[in-house]
Amino acid sequence: MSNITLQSIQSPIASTWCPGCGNFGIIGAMKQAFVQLGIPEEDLVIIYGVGCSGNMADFNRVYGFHSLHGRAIPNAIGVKLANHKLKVIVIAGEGDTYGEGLNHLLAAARGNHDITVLVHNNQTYSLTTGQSSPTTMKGTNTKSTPDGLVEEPLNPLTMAISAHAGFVARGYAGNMAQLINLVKEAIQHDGFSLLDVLQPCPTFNKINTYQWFQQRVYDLDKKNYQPSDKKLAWETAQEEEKIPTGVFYKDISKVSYHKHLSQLDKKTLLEQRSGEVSLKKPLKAFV
Ligand SMILES: Cc1ncc(C[n+]2csc(CCOP(=O)(O)OP(=O)(O)O)c2C)c(N)n1
Ligand code: SF4
Repeated sequence: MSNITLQSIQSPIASTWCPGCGNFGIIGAMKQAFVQLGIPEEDLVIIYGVGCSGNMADFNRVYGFHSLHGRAIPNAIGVKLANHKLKVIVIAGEGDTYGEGLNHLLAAARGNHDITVLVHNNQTYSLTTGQSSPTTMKGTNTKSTPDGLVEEPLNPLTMAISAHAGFVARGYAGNMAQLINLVKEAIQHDGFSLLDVLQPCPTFNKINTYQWFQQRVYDLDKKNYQPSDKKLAWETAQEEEKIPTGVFYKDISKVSYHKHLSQLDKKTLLEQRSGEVSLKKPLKAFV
């Protein structure tokens, strides 16, 4: 097989996303990152959550698995442990990752599992047509909170830092050039990486629009920022008036989970088991 190209990754299924959806910026940046990194087709697996974001499963022609809402991360960890030579990426919404699947995110960060979790953070449950999510701003009127949201929003970045994530970054779907580099850096990081991407949803989120973000986002790189400083990362992740984007925290000294397993030293689990496993029986029910 050969390296992923913009043509090879294009599936025959046309996107169902609404015009102007921030998911277009994310998928575009992601594809560019794969091509620029020169990833062989057989080395990449994408695990999708359930949401508008997860619908990307149909639009990419790569190895992948469309999992359950909230359960993309444990599936990704399973794939990585079965064949740790693969690049494993999770594509899911913030409802999926910071809501129903939050325990898995924290476990993946604590264990330093070598997967990249790319969160389409549109501050709303979009596929289910506009309920509040864990990052919806306090006071927002949504279908599920007609009198205004009572809860405070979660801060995914401080949460990941406190769970010992070794790579924590934030991108913006309206800044492709930066997002391509962030996706590349997250994939190249040896260990767990969280890339939270601010993603306008013009259909159900009328507050956090491109215009709203445009007035607030700024690039950390322009501030001569040091991502190795955990205390600085913690403080920067709490800025609210302006919204920093870039790599907040990076620790290259951490050892990935699978590298602690001596039984995986020489061969992947799949190589050790090849020939013994037959999927015929379990698949029989589906064919
Ligand atoms: C186990 C399970 N719980 C809940 C749902 C219903 N559900 C489907 S998508 C979704 C929310 C999607 O929001 P998000 O994860 O933020 O993704 P987005 O659609 O915004 O990309 C919910 C609650 C489901 N399909 N399965
Ligand atoms: S509902 Fe929102 S997130 Fe879903 S496709 Fe439309 S614009 Fe995108």
